[in-house]
Amino acid sequence: SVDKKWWKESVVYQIYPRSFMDSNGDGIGDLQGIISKLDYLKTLGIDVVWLCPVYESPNDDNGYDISNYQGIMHEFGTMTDWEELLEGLHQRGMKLIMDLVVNHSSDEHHWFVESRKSKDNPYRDYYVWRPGKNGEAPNDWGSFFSGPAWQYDATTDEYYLHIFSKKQPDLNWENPKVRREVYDMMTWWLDKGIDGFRMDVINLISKAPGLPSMKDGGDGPRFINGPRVHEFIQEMNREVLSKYDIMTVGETLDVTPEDVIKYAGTDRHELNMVFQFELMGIDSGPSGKWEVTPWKLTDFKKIISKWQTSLEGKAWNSIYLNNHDQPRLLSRFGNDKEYHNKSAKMLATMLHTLQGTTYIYQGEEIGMTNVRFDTIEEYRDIETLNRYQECIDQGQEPSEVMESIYAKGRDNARTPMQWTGNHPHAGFTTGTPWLTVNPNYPEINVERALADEDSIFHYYQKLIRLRKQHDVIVYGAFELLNADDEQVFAYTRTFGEERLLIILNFYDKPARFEWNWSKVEAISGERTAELLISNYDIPASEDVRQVDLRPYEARVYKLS
Ligand code: TEU
Ligand code: CA
Repeated sequence: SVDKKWWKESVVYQIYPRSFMDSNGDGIGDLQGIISKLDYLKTLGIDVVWLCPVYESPNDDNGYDISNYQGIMHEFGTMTDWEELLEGLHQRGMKLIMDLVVNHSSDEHHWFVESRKSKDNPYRDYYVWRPGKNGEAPNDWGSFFSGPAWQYDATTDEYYLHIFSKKQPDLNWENPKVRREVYDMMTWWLDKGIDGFRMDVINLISKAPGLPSMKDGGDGPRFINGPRVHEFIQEMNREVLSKYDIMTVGETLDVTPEDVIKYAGTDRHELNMVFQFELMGIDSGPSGKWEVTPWKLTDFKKIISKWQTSLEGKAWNSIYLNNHDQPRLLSRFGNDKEYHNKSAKMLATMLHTLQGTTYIYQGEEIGMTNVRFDTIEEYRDIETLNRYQECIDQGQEPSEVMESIYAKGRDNARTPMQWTGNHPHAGFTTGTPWLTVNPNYPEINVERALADEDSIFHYYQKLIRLRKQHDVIVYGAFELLNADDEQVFAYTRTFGEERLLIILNFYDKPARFEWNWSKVEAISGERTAELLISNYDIPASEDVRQVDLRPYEARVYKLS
């Protein structure tokens, strides 16, 4: 009775175009660069590409500040290039989902250029304008990129709301004209043949009426999961999404499973799935992401089990361990030094054997790592640069601030893709890259990974193939086996008569896992365990009931 869908069975590959491949030597990745790597993506075996924004943009936030939703950023190429990309993907049996950034636009979008001209401009209400209060901002909301969420504009002596940078004014979703514009624009892209959308901060589009201050009761920021958000998304679904066979994934900050069942519940007519961020917060302190905090495997497992079990049969998970805003998974949850290969494969084993659609972020499949540039001058990300300045202004030690940037800064994920080991800049560009390439590229690169049978790349390839062969990998229900174990993560996935047993050692020390054999008998009288994949060689004779794991060892058994 399971509800089978292509987007549940898919593996998605996220491309950050600026950093993927530069075709013309200007140091900036582009559409022709991506086109030149389509066979690489096909070889990996992925089904869907999620393309981060490629629209016209002044690039205050690398394309997340859009000045024309229906034009291509000149640095990336032309609409003809984009059409060639779509066709190239479709020809190879892959799909394309586009980033939809409609909580805000760029301040250089013509809507905003008009909006700021006068209080009676027809576009005034496309954005959120308010008079100041006693010479100060209308309320106490802060921006994600440091400082207040309000910018004073002298032309009309009012402030506009920007939850992100001041060049990213928030669109006013209360205005039906704004919603109409967005739906028409989405329809225009869908009619060009795309296969869906990833929706940037989609749970921020409805703001609490009256824009109440953070101090005035309420729980948490008053622009997350706002009162009309489901009404808006249902309207979008009715007007646009429901008319196409597409996939949709919303980026949602600060959500509980109950919230997600609303955004992505089977009968809700909203989205197919969302990205939630609970695991991404596991190594943060009370003051937020920059407060780097040690994490425990028991907490890690608790978060995963919670999402796996609470959405079962009700909504669908997105499984990811990093993206363009997060540190590299291997540096964060694995061991990017002594156990680079083994720990990357261990984490990959988990990524591909949880219930949900799998997302791979570019470079993850070759084990790209975080980077440590010597000085702040080498960094480009607006969040990182603003945060650095704020800390220095408050008197913090530069070296201390740099440590948190090394751990959490977004440029960790944005250093250029490492294609080759013996060309300057890893073969990403023949010019000067917009962001310095990670100096470890002579060891970590695609060329080397493709030539090595034992590479992380080939392990990802194998995991993706297994997904196509075993329904249980996609649809099986999750059960955690060892909540209290601080070193091993073990779980089963069950789908009808099929059951998988997954055993993962998360550390560089050996560990023993003792398996309760009665769980197998519950399915059938047989007692066989077939090894589907592992990151070590395992003697066929080994007894699965008592497993001795080497550092970062991962095993997937099929039980019957
Ligand atoms: O991210 C939303 C978001 O909340 C992140 O900015 C997050 O706060 C931060 O990266 C981690 O602390 C989306 C996009 O993914 C991001 O790249 C954009 O900068 C942001 O929206 C604004 O569009
Ligand atoms: Ca280029």
